[in-house]
Amino acid sequence: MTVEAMTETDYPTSESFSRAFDPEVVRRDFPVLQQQVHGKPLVYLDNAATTQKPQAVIEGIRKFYAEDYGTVRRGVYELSARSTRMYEDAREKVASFLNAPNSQEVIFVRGTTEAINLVAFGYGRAFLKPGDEVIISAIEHHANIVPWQLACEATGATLKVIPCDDRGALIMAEYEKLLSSNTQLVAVNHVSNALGTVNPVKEIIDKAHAVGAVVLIDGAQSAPHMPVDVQALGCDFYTFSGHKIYAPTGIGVLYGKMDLLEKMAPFQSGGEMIETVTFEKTTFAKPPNKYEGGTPAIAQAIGLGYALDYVTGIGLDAIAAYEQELLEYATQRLLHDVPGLTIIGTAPEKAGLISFTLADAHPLDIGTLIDHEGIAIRTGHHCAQPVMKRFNVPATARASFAFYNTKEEVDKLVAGLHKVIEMVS
Ligand code: 7TS
Repeated sequence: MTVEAMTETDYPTSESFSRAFDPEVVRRDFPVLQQQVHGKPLVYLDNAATTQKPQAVIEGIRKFYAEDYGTVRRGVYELSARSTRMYEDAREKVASFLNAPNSQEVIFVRGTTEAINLVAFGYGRAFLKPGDEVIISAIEHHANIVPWQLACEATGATLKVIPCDDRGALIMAEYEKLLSSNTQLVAVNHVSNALGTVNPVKEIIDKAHAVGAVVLIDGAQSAPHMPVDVQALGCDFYTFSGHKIYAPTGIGVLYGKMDLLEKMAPFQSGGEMIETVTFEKTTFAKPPNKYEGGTPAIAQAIGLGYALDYVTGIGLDAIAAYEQELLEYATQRLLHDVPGLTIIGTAPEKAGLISFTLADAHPLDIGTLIDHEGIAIRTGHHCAQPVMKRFNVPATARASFAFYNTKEEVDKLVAGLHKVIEMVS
């Protein structure tokens, strides 16, 4: 069924989206992509920052607000019962998307930042002590640096960093040297947002487990772009953000193993996360409610469910394969056809994003000038200042792909960069 054919009474299902993958066809599902910017067709290449929304997500949320909206968990009335069912259905969809053994191990949060903070607080601050060590990597987003820094400062634990080589690949021999019986926790991203490096997370997890450490994988840049199976990985925690996977802002996921979620301290306290409250003592609800204090982002969670239906309808394998093809094409074109362009991040395993500098042009100027060609790319430090320092650049320009991007758009990026070169020289 096409989105256009969907009737008022249909809610989108993953079956609605099952079809052979064709970027030109899926593009039509994204209303925002159909516009011109500065008189040119929009070329949206900032998907690592946030992704556009398919009609099925927009329509699913509209319909929910128009017909079924009520609070969750609390009401005995029909709208509340429906909303609760839909909210919990979304949790089931996330569990099956990640192949989590139990949907109660899926916590809805605001996004990756909140998910990591939840673990840094509930696990880090609750259990770390002086002499303990937390390991992160040199290629993390600030969201997977600062919460650990603060948790270490608060507890007297020490933060260690896995270095990367000149391609932006983690140096695994150095990681092994950092691991010891003092290591309590390892937190690394699956894919670096600044370099595109895909980390060998299975190996990282296995080695951490061998010394008894728990492992958090920041999946903000992996969940939208490749199949993820938390049981196969064996990670203790996995996080991702809805808005980077075609869902609304304000919703994200923390997957955690039940025994850890049960023993961790609650992050935000208040309504709905309790079992009993007296002025003397409060006992807490079981996960996931224990970590979902207050009225949650109901429509956003339901929207996330639709987004996951949408991507699983296309197939994460198909998405990953196509985005690799785009990455290879774009890498070749940028390297061979744009004079003065240097790619920052050349690890052997990369996801679909390219950070680059262009001769003497400041990245901010590249971004601003290329916007006049209707092309949206991100420029700056990408919330990864230590990466910029490691590669000795103040900032980069970054083109990041989604399955709705095309080789023709890559050609437009190349042409746009030629114009930038003309203008700055
Ligand atoms: N971790 C990684 C690897 C990320 O790429 C991001 C966001 C986050 C954590 C934080 O996610 P949030 O949804 O809580 O903000 N990365 C980017 C980016 O590359 N450009 O804008 C946001």
